[in-house]
Amino acid sequence: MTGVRTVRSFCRVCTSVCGILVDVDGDEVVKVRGDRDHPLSQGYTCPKGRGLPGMHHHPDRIEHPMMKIDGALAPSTWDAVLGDLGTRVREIIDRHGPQSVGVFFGSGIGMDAAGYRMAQALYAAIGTPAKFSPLTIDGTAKTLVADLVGGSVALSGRPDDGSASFMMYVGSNPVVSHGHTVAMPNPTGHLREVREHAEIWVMDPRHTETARLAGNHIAARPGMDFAVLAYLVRGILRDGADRDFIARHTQDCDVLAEAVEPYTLSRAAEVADVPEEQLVRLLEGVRRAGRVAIGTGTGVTMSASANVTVWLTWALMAVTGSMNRPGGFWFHPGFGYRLEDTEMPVSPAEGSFGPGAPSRPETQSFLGEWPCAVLPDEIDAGNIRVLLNLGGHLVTAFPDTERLIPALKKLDVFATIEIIENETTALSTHVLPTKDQLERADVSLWDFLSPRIAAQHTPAIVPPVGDRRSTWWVISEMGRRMGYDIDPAGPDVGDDERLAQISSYGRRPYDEVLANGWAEVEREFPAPWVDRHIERVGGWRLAPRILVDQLASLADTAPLVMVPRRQKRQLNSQFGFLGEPPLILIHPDDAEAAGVLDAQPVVVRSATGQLTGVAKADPVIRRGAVSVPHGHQGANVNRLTDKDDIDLVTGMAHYSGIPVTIHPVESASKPESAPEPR
Ligand SMILES: Nc1nc2c(c(=O)[nH]1)N[C@H]1C(S)=C(S)[C@@H](COP(=O)(O)OP(=O)(O)OC[C@H]3O[C@@H](n4cnc5c(=O)[nH]c(N)nc54)[C@H](O)[C@@H]3O)O[C@H]1N2
Ligand SMILES: Nc1nc2c(c(=O)[nH]1)N[C@H]1C(S)=C(S)[C@@H](COP(=O)(O)OP(=O)(O)OC[C@H]3O[C@@H](n4cnc5c(=O)[nH]c(N)nc54)[C@H](O)[C@@H]3O)O[C@H]1N2
Ligand code: SF4
Ligand SMILES: [Mo]
Repeated sequence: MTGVRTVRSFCRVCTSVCGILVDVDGDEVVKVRGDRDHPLSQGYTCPKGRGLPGMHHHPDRIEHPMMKIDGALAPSTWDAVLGDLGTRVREIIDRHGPQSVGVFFGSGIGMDAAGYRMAQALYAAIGTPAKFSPLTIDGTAKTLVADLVGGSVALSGRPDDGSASFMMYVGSNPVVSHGHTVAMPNPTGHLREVREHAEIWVMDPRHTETARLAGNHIAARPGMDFAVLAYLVRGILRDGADRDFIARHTQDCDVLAEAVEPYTLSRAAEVADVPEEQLVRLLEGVRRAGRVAIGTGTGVTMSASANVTVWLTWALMAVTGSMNRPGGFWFHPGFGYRLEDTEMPVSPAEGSFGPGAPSRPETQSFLGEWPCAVLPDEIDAGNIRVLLNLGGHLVTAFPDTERLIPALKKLDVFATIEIIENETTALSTHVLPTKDQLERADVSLWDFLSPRIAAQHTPAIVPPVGDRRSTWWVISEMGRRMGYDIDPAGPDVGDDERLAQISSYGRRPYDEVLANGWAEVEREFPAPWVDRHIERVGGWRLAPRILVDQLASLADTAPLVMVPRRQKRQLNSQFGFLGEPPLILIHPDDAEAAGVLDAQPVVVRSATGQLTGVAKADPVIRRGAVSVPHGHQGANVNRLTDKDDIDLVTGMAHYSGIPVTIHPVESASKPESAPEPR
């Protein structure tokens, strides 16, 4: 090949931010491969990162701004589209107030540092309470527990797997996902190293890729993991607790002990439906190790027992003296945030909640956000008339597709920032194409999810196609035309200058990051800032009232429930072109009982709706669980979920543990024991 040049960059498909080398021939992105010299990923990439050329050259990529004229989207100029959008939004705000505008911070701008910062500025300028983000469709439980138990939502905890002797993953499959809220480049290589010094357990209804590597697997009934953890906390409090740590660094241990008291060996085994010997072996492992390191994922945070389960993992780590201690759990100070130099405020023991959406009086806001699940009702009630969708694929991401789509159609203005056409852009009134990740200079934004305390920078690799512009520019211009001056630097500043302005969160200058592409600081561990903060809290709050009450009120699950899973060649709704099929995983006994055959079409039905996929009858999944992958437009799992089925504390949509029935396609129209579709 002639004329091929190679540019060093980092992948922003997921928060692992692996180092990549991008081969470019003119405007064509030929190939993406791993960068062996990269400090985090050392040459590792996954199929999604290597799929970036396909994303850039996608046949449905959006090159021109569009707006709906006579019901059809038509390409137009930036001036016309932004002008129309700005004028209409301004009029609506003048008539109905700022609360008539909803803003969704989607994953598509989550890894666009300058765009994300500008979006925050626009949202603040509008002054609407209707803020939505993946928080309430992904994992509120972790933040809630950080707030209630640790006294700050800023506590971003992660297993100290580098020195752990006992590791447990609950409802997370890092070998495929690369971690939930804890990025893990090269997960297989990493876990092989961890296995050298740690006993690793995976709790998952499915014998996952991670479970295979770990060697120890416990398949509790979906949503019943809490019983296993309660049993472990109870057992450790009887024998094996770090009494000194409990006395000096925690509070309310007696209330915790009382809350877990019912979870005897036989009760826990029954509730979780696991063999008693397995629980005994697990408890022995924890006792032997002394300290434990536990990671959780969406299998936990999407279930009805999310808050309680995450809480009990923290409680187990606290009573074993593992919090902020080697071999236990550490807290990321952030590279830019630099929490080690700040005195974090102590959050109230009763949580950080505010008023919820008016159309859904049972809800509250959590961290200033409304649950994504309330969006259809807010639109139907005429409260939200404008939706600014900043990089989200709502049709596949939000619960209750059947209710969501008609609501979205009622919006006066539905503006979507996107790079590739999909079912959500088709519903939009304005479509605003921004630079994809290979077209923009960037810095890593979610540095507190990284295994290191580091940040990096990449230049743009190819010029933007068509009329695509920087996200920050589009949002800034949107704001200006709505009458908000959110961008004092003006539209003529280059991307790199813009990054220099916004990248440091105001605490640590990014000069070195911008100059060298990478900067890192040493981890101090145990971290004095965490101990100082916990001292101000009065010790880890082991038994928050809200969580004790939720534990006492958890209901049993249905005999057959849907559970979520990520797939190797998809990132949520993205990379469909890599051809990952939406296989529905069922235990062969459940399949047989329903007359469903392996490799044949299967209908999965809930009280809300149904979808059709291809069955994979396989004993890798336990009985009573049906695993449906997320992110497919055809077999859209959110046809099964319910906007009214949410966690009433945090507003998190329930995406795991949904009661379902399964049917072979030919008999799907005359089910015998299915719940009635509404
Ligand atoms: N039932 C169920 N629902 C779920 C889940 C589940 O497991 N089950 N998972 C949930 C989770 S964890 C999450 S995080 C959410 C995710 O929900 P979303 O935030 O909606 O995420 P994606 O589906 O990844 O959609 C991101 C969009 O951004 C676009 N995009 C990609 N790169 C860029 C870019 O550089 N610029 C711009 N402007 N756009 C870009 C993509 O084309 C894509 O359409 O879905 C949630 N919904
Ligand atoms: N390849 C790929 N990587 C991704 C994504 C992707 O779509 N594809 N999405 C990214 C995003 S947005 C996120 S939020 C993260 C999520 O990262 P993870 O949380 O690690 O997501 P999964 O890989 O689906 O692992 C969740 C596991 O929970 C199990 N599970 C389901 N219900 C239960 C339950 O009730 N109890 C227990 N114990 N387990 C349960 C499922 O079987 C599954 O194996 O992944 C990120 N990385
Ligand atoms: S794990 Fe894959 S998608 Fe995530 S940053 Fe690395 S190469 Fe990109
Ligand atoms: Mo997510």
